[in-house]
Amino acid sequence: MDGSGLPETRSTCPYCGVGCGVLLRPDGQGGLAVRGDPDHPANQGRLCSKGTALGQTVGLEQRLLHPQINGQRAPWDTALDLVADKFKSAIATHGPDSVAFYVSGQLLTEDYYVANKLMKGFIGSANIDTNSRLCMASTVVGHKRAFGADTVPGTYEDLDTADLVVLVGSNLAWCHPVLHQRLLAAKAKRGTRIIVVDPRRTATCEGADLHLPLAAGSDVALFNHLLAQIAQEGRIDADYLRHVEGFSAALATAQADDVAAIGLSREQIEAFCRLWIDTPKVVTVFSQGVNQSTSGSDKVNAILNCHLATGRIGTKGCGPFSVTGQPNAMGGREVGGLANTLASHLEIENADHRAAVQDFWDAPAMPEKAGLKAVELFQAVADQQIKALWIIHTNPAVSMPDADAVRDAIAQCDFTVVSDITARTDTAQLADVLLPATAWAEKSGTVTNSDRTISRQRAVLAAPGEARPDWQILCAVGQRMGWEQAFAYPSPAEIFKEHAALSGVAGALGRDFDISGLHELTDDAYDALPPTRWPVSKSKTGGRFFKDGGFFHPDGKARMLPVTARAPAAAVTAEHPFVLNTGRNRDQWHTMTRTALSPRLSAHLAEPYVDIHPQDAKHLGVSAADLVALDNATGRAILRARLTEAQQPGTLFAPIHWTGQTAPTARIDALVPAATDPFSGQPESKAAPVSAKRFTAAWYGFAISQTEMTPKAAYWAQVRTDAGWRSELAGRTPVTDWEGEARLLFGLEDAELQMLQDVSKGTARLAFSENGVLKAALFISPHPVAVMRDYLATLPGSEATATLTGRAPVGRVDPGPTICACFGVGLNTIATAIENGNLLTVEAIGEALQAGTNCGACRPELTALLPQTSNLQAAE
Ligand SMILES: Nc1nc2c(c(=O)[nH]1)N[C@H]1C(S)=C(S)[C@@H](COP(=O)(O)OP(=O)(O)OC[C@H]3O[C@@H](n4cnc5c(=O)[nH]c(N)nc54)[C@H](O)[C@@H]3O)O[C@H]1N2
Ligand SMILES: Nc1nc2c(c(=O)[nH]1)N[C@H]1C(S)=C(S)[C@@H](COP(=O)(O)OP(=O)(O)OC[C@H]3O[C@@H](n4cnc5c(=O)[nH]c(N)nc54)[C@H](O)[C@@H]3O)O[C@H]1N2
Ligand code: SF4
Ligand SMILES: [Mo]
Repeated sequence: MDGSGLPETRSTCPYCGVGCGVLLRPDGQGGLAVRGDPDHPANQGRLCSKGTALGQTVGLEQRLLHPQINGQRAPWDTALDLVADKFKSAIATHGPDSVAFYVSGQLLTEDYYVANKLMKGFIGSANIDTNSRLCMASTVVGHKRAFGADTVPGTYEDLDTADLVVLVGSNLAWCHPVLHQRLLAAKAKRGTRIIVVDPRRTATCEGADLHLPLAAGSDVALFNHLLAQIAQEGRIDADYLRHVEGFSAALATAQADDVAAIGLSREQIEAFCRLWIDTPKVVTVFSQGVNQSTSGSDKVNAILNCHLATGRIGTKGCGPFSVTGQPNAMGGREVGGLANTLASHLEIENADHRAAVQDFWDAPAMPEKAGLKAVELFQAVADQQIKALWIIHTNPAVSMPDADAVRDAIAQCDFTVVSDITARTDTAQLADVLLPATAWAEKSGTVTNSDRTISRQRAVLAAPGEARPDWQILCAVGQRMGWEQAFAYPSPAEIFKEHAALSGVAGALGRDFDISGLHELTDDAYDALPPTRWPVSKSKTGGRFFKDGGFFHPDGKARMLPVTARAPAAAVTAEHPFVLNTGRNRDQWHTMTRTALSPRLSAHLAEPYVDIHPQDAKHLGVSAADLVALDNATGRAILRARLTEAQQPGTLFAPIHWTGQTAPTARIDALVPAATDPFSGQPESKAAPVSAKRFTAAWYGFAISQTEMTPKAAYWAQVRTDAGWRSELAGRTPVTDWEGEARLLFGLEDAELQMLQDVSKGTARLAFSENGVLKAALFISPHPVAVMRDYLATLPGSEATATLTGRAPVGRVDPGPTICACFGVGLNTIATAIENGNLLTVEAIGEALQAGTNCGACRPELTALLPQTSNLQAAE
């Protein structure tokens, strides 16, 4: 309860793997107030901009409310019967490996557990893979090779107590903002040093002591050099090596590796080694810059090697730390949701493990070998080996490498089922059967965050329409396929208890994942389950792993691996001279189906863009705000250019968020070739060779509308504003009838038009109103930059227009692009306040404008706006 007298329910944020606790208070009208849970160990009350805006994303306007067959509404029974029949008949005719599930690290543990049980224990195939293949698979391989199990040794407290934190391929400030704030708080308190290892300069660098812009993919060489240096300086922990095999071979290989490949100066490398070697309490955090690489698994082992050789693992403030991306990436690994794992961290190819699970499930059929990993799986779909495919809680037509080919493969698959909360995704639009799932805040279960803490998500809103929880949909199909008893769960609590009991079987077999202490929870105790870090068993509870060895290889020892740096699979050529790196924006989540519902979140970076070094832009004849076309053999994209020295010459960066629904030419994975790590099968999402050219358009447009637009231009991107929608547009073909175009765009057949066209200049301004109320407006110019500037200059100065555009009317200062999403404070407002108020610190900006005082995710951007006093030793 809080002051308002309405009850609040504890739950967990559905976005990143930090796993922040939230307190939810429904307003009784379908709305939701959200605040950080002060008692949750992950966030202690803090939330980032995405968590803070959750209340803006629970509306129903884009929700899928009923099952559909071939786009037509159908009753649940008909849809479920059809799914069960199609899967059964494919299996009967072509065998169990002719069907596949492609699921998600955003599923709740209970959903994930039944999906995996259905495929691996009952259908008898291992063809269940997950978007975690694109996300954590290399870490899983690295952990298993080194530790004998997929164990994250440390905890979040280690970030509070480390003296040095090295962030490798992690834009923590944008992707794990609350953890980043926690790290910056530790820095303020105890002077923690921070090093960022990332080819581009990110917001995370603002709080760092050292930024190492290494060459793409060269992390193995960097950590090999560190290992060699550790040995040379006699800083190996000989005592800890009792617990480790493979030291000599790993060291010899490391010593032979090519330092030049790193692309950093000797001074930079020396500074890195000095800090790492001389700081005993060091945490090396790693994320997608490590995982999403054809040498991802080796990158992970190169990092683990350094921690093992120095015994810097499993003690306070020490250790390698893989931060997980999705809210339940860890839970998915625990239930064995990857095609090459079983359940409870057991191994599919180990006969004892298989027998134990088969026995526990009383399962009719168990696969003896790994199933198809995501990239192989969609290739098998394309080759028509997969006859029935079920995609749950993920959007592979956008997020898989070679995305256009994946989209085409799904489109021609004999039978595709998609479970989603909306029909408006590139993948859902390809489904034969579309099943409506309940969304976050409507469903119940558990998730596990980056530091092994299991937290409850709790339902506080009624399921809309006919939506059902994912576990229930999966169980209904399992039962219709003939396994009545095995899928007769009355509640998520029962599934969780079974999962916990199975983990006890795994624990008895010597595995790390053991939560058997939770297998007898009453329903009430499950409902009330506080955040709990595993393991939870009679002998072990929730601390760190490996302080005194105790690894999960049969001999109880860890392995150091000999690894050698390899360049990314595809090299740049004269034809494709740029390396395209891809990643995330601060305020959008993946394919935007939820975050784009929030006008506040959509105000930050409202268009797809490509970051280019100014020198490269000059050679290409590209100016800021021009459109740029990127091409390679895999596909093409058109994006807005941003000129920035954050990029190294020869490299480009583009966000992953845009889709056929929001900006069809910005589906960035259309350009990412499907090259994978040989051990993990994880795709190389961060190093695609591309060509870049200025995209010349006949016209550029900017449009606002109270209702959603249906743009057809060669380039367009559409986002929300507080009072409607806004689009950027560009076209190749000259248009003469702007009125006709605009009426189609806005769907306004009869609205009154005011139009000003200058054919000689190629400009046009159109405003549509009904009963004196502005409904929509379009501004056209032959020049990209002119669109916005001229548009703003000609706006009628009314409040209504200001709200519709999300911009200030003439005569009032334009707040500029939103920097602080929590309080809606714009760049210009902040810059003016800094100048007029002589503000020198982020705290001073906070006092003046509130900006940066809630989630803190914009603090790096605020720092960057301050007069340059930063202590960053940049790469220059
Ligand atoms: N705002 C927001 N937060 C998110 C998400 C989101 O969609 N939006 N998604 C969540 C998910 S699922 C994930 S997996 C995480 C991802 O979190 P992060 O891994 O932090 O995010 P990315 O932007 O994918 O990539 C991180 C950095 O890797 C760098 N990089 C590229 N190549 C290399 C290389 O060869 N070596 C090194 N050292 N670095 C390289 C990129 O320049 C980039 O800055 O974020 C989670 N949090
Ligand atoms: N080039 C490039 N590609 C990448 C990456 C990259 O860095 N670069 N990152 C990769 C990574 S790390 C990841 S994790 C993936 C993410 O990629 P995806 O998983 O494809 O992206 P999401 O938008 O999270 O997709 C989740 C889908 O689930 C739906 N959904 C939401 N709630 C529910 C629910 O409760 N039930 C069901 N059934 N559906 C629901 C959403 O509407 C949405 O359609 O992208 C990968 N692709
Ligand atoms: S850091 Fe932000 S997105 Fe991640 S769990 Fe916390 S509130 Fe959610
Ligand atoms: Mo991810």
